[in-house]
Amino acid sequence: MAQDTFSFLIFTLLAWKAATSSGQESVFGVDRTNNTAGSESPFLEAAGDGQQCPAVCPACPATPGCPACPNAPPCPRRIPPGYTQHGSLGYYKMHYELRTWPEAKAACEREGGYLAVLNSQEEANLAGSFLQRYNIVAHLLVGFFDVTKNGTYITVLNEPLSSTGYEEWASSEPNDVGRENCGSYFPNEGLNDEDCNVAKAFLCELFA
Ligand SMILES: [Ca+2]
Ligand SMILES: [Ca+2]
Repeated sequence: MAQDTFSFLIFTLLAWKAATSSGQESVFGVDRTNNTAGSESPFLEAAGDGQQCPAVCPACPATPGCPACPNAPPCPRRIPPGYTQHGSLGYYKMHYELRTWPEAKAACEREGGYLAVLNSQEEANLAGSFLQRYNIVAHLLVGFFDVTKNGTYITVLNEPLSSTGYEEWASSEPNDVGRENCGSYFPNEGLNDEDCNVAKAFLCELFA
């Protein structure tokens, strides 16, 4: 009989333990893994793609898609890697690796910028200086193209080239040799219509 009583007590103890460990409460309190508690911070699981936002409301969220604190002051501007400021002209990144014009445009956009649009002689001089500092004699790709392939040039920001503030063509350009429907700049000379499939260095610019 003593053995039966002991076995019963063991069974009861195991059954109680199984019941309590399968409940909704964990040793850490409310289970936050399934976002069903209703009292969770809205900063959890807000980012999508499996990313979690910080549990504590951040002043400037590092994760895209996560909200900032309500009433938080504006966050400092986040500058993508490799971009440097050039006075009042803004932020630029010179790419010395060679890309075709469509590839260059996409690369700038992936970085959060755009293939540079030259808006003044000063900005054109800056663009040229990125090549001249290494004595590179070449064109660099910039952000305009022949949208109709018939001499109607617009920028990657969808504005007429004539409205940019800089429309100085290099000597004898645009000449549309073969099929030249993309934009480049020749330092100290001016703009050129370029073969879109020829890989060249390129300049990216950030929005002001
Ligand atoms: Ca510009
Ligand atoms: Ca040309």
